[in-house]
Amino acid sequence: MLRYATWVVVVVLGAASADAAITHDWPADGDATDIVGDADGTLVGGTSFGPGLFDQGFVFDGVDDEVTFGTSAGNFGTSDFTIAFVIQSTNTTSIEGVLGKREICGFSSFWDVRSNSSGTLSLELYENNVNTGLATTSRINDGLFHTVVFTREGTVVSAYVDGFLKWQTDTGITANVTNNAALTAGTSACTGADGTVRFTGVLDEIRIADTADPNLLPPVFHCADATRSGDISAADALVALRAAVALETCDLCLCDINGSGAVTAPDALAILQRAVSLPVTPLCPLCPVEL
Ligand SMILES: [Ca+2]
Ligand SMILES: [Ca+2]
Ligand SMILES: [Ca+2]
Repeated sequence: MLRYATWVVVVVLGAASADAAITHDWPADGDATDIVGDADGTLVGGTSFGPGLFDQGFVFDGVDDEVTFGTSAGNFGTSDFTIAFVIQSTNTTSIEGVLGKREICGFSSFWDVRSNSSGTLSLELYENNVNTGLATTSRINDGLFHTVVFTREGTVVSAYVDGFLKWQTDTGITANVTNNAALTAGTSACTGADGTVRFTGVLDEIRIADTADPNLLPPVFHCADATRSGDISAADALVALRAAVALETCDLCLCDINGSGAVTAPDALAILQRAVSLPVTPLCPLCPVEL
């Protein structure tokens, strides 16, 4: 009985300290309110709201939309941090400014998240002319919602997509990242200066913490990833095939890739086609995700 009581206390304290690490949280549910800190956002250029992964998100038109959050949020100095957000993008052509705190498109003290034409995101983390970040993600430009979490812990910078570690780098340097720029979503200081353009797509649930917390946003599993491994391979098709003949079960949101309402052999074949990068449109219902 005593052991049980002790275990409960530990869990409660753990949850409290994790929550305390969040310094800013913008759910983007119809307004730009910061529900944790005091850095409410300002919509610029007619930035609107549309369906996000969690209720609504900011919708950027790629023309003149951005959201600014003031000059204090995102000044990390040399401390550990987490930058997290949900993104939906189909960018295959440009470098897009996604989220950053940067005064000039040149060497200075800044951080900047941009996408590129290969569909990945990068976090640049500079003090003077030394890039101590350059964490990149897996592709996020498939039109689906992805959770993206960048962390810095000491000198180690990491990138997580949908809950899976995709990149980790240790430059041995902890950049002092502090400047007078406004934290801005939807564009970069480099927009119009080096080929970078504004972001087109949706950003939802932008969160910042003053510790490195890979779990600041939850994992997300996508249609065809029957094994919940974070990528799509022949192993997923095998699970669907076994589910089709009732040897195991698979959630419709993972295995019903043709949206028929049941898991059958054609789903297994479609998953196999997707695994080898043939064009297959995933039609599963969305997997439920809770914050
Ligand atoms: Ca939202
Ligand atoms: Ca898989
Ligand atoms: Ca089906």
